[in-house]
Amino acid sequence: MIQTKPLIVKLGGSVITDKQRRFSVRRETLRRIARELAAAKEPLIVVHGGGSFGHPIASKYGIAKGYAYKRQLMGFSLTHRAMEELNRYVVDALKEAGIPAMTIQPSACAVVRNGRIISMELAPIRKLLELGITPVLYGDVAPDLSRGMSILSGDQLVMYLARELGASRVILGVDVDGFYTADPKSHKDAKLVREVTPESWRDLAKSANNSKVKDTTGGMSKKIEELLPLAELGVEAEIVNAARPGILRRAVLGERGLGTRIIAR
Ligand code: IP8
Repeated sequence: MIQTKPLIVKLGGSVITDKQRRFSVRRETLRRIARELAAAKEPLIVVHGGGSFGHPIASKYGIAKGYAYKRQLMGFSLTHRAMEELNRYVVDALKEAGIPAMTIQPSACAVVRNGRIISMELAPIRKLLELGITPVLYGDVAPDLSRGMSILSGDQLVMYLARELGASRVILGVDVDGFYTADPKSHKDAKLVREVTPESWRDLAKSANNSKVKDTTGGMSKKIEELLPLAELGVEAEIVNAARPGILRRAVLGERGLGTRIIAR
């Protein structure tokens, strides 16, 4: 079998959409990002977040809390539809940049219980990678075996895929330079943390970031908590600023230390 250890890149919803305006794609940014990803020399998986598409509807209908009332069924459908729409923009931008990209719908292949993926059909993804096609996944709603419904965050997908496929590396593209000791958008004295390890996280978690616009799936500390177990399994990750032109390109080409590294040591 051909070696298909993929590089997994997550595009944060706050980078590719304007979170203050519903259903607003940052088209130019998306085009630039797609061109930067096209520089990758290894098999690539792209996962993107919900931004101003999935999150407002998901929170309006309380999808993350599980199924409790009938109106949520339409909310579930609408949230998924919104994510499909955003996904189309992402896949189109990747194709325009010369990346043969193809959507994999997470809610159709992940089995979720209590908000966590318990299994996922990965054979098609493995085959796509082997062929040289870039699977594109996204934060999605999911039928949940115990809660009825839940939100499957892009971060959880990244973690699961990285672990199960043995990723070469994970890059999370966000709209700040990495993990800060406080929210850099509201705290001038916030300091960028260059490296997070399981040991250093114990102290850092206390001063964790409170993003102004709350996601239904949590902010930066949630990301780190998803990534630390991965680092312990030997898959390093880095959170970089994908809103700054050129950073993602350097990261996918293998450069380290551009943002916050999440490593085991
Ligand atoms: O932005 C959640 O994905 P995320 C997507 O990666 C939905 O947390 C459906 C809200």
